[in-house]
Amino acid sequence: MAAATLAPNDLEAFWMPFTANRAFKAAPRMLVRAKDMHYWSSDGRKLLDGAAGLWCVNAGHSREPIVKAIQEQAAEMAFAPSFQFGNPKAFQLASRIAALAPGDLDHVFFCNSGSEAVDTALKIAIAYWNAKGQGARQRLIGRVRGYHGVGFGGIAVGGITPNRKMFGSSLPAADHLPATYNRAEQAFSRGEPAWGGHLADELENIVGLHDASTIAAVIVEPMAGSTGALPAPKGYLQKLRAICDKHDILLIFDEVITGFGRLGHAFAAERYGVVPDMICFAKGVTSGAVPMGGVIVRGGLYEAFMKGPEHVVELFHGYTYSAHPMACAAGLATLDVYESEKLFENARALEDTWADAVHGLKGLPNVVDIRTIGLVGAIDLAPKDGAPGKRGFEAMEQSFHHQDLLIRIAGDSIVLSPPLILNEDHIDEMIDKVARTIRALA
Ligand code: PXG
Repeated sequence: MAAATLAPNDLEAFWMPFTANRAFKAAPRMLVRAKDMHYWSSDGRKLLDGAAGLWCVNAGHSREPIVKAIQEQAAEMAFAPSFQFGNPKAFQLASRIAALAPGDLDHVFFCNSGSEAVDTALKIAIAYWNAKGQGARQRLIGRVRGYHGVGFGGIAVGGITPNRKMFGSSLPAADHLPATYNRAEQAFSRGEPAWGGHLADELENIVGLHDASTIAAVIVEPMAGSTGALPAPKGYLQKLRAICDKHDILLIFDEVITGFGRLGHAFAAERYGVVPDMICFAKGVTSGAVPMGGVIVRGGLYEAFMKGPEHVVELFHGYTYSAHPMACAAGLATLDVYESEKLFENARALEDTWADAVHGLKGLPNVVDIRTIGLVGAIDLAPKDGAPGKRGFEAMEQSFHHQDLLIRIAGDSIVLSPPLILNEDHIDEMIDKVARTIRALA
């Protein structure tokens, strides 16, 4: 049985997500076990995890307190209906998350993924304006190079061409801010680039075009993750907040990646001193151990719905697995680990050491830009002539098969986002493996 589990002999039936299926099935990268900072491959190699799985395993892999919490919850009550019934850990977890969030962000709606969190936040925004008698506010503003998951709402405000063009015209009432990345102005910046804060002023032009009375919300990632780790320029998020306030537009931070310590704080909102009206989260809330996502909303938004007859549902939205007991148990145990091991503080304390190490890759063959922020690093490699994405793909194969390192790629960029239990030795080892990968491709 073990052999069959480690090396399945028929890979055909599984249509893999966001994966080059044919290339994978020809040369599989199969992961079979994980602990703390490492994965093990089906051929028995131990790989350093440079990606926290997919930006989510912030507390490290298969941590005992989280495993135990899930096991105990599975035995006690694996499922409870989420509509019209509750389970105690859902309320506890909501309180804990609200306490971590800044300002009056104090109510939590649960779902199961980042994509659902985004669609939930966008629907709450539109429904909120309806509840306030401003039903014309339906337009949703995202940003070029933004990633907000794969639901129809998320791809409408998202700004990644291939994620949209296969799927028709998407939702009509969406517009986009310009991307904040400009290599000529920002190359090799550490943390928030000095150039680009003024790009938030484009929101005034969008408001001028559509009129504020038609705009429900603006949604941005404080650091765009999926398009190669693009931190917000200095002053950018503060400016967006001011313009949204001026026109009564809701501001949503998609913190699916930046939430739970990635930038050295519980939420990036805290790092920037900006209180959005909603925060989308997922991934790190359970350290990836059980799927979970959610939206934290300001008290005023929740209150706007709490009217009408008391037996009537206030928001016609939710999922069978909203606040799933096993996800809630995993979430509570994960927050305990973050707190007792001071992992957000660890990310903050290591930010400079990490930045020095990642920026030390400058000068290696084909490296055209490097960005760092929190415990995130992106190394842009020059694309191969006529084959965009090929060098990035080769970097992933090289690092997996030959350097015993797991990385993420975004086009021709290597993206690093290690678990927050990282130490200085891990940093040295990881950056050395990345350097070997880059040299091997030259
Ligand atoms: N919003 C943001 C900002 C995200 O990064 C989602 C929403 C969607 O989450 P779900 O749970 O529906 O996948 C994401 C997901 C990568 C990568 O390597 C990024 C994500 C997922 C997988 C890979 O860039 N982000």
